[in-house]
Amino acid sequence: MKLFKTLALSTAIAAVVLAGPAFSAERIALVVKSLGNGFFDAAAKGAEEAAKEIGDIEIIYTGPTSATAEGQIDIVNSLIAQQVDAIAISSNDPDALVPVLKKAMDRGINVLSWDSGVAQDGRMLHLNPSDTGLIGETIIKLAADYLPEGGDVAILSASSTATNQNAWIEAAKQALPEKFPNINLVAVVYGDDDSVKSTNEAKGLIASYPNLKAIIAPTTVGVVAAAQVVTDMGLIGKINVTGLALPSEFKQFIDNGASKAVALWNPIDLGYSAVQLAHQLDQGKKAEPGATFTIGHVGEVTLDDTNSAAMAAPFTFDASNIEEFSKIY
Ligand code: RAM
Repeated sequence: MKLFKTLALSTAIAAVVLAGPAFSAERIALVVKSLGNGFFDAAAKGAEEAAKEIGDIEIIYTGPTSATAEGQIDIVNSLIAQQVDAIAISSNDPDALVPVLKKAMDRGINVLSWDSGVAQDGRMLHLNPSDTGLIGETIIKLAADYLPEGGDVAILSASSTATNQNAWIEAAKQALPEKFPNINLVAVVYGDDDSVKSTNEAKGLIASYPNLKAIIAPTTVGVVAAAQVVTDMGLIGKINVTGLALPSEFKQFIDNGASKAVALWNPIDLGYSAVQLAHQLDQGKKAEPGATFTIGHVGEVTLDDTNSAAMAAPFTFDASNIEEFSKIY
């Protein structure tokens, strides 16, 4: 399959392929921040869907056990040694991965980031789940909607170097003074997308800020940990937990009232799109500003002047719809 497609491209490229192992499947590595995270498992499901739809693609779903750049660097080095065709990474750090990803590109591997980006030098393109400014504003609005009189809120994030969360928090801070003047952001703490650390950080916030009215966790791991702490400490109705949550993991906290509402996008579509994009790079499509990529049933995206694109707007889940979405992701 791959051989036929490549032959159609040009004789020069075909000659290179003929010299290599013929008829092997195209191998696309989906490198995630850490394994054991339901959000990334859902994305991997989408990656497999895309592979099946395109045909003759092997997905290598991999990531470190904890969300660190060091762990991802080791993994990328091993993928370079395995000579995969493409690496699609959700990065734990915008800069630390750049040298090893450059090495991958030098060896002919196509590299893109998705979900959590790497700096431009380290990838050919980046796929955001949604507009960064919109996500930043949404996470504050989710808290503000239930605080008509305003009050103290705190953010429980993922790792302190995570590109995506840091960009959303920056956007949230920018939206605060003008759009949410009575919301007082008292602290930003980091749970590293680790349940135990996130639990401890949530407890620390509650101990340090007695007037805390909401914990905003823009991470599917942190938001579950915070809602569990609020539930266990008998604080339902006093502290509203919100942020970005996977409906299948979070439904119980909408049901018990620890949270009024959360938001997210479709992680299955995100993984699906990352593989569709990687495949097109593998077929020789150039990533350049203004280039439009079709991404199967998801539609199409156009690259901006930093070779980044964004998918749909975040979607809000509350008591009216979380049951339905919890069955999907
Ligand atoms: C966690 C990860 C991921 C982020 C989601 C919302 O699963 O940090 O990168 O996009 O939360």
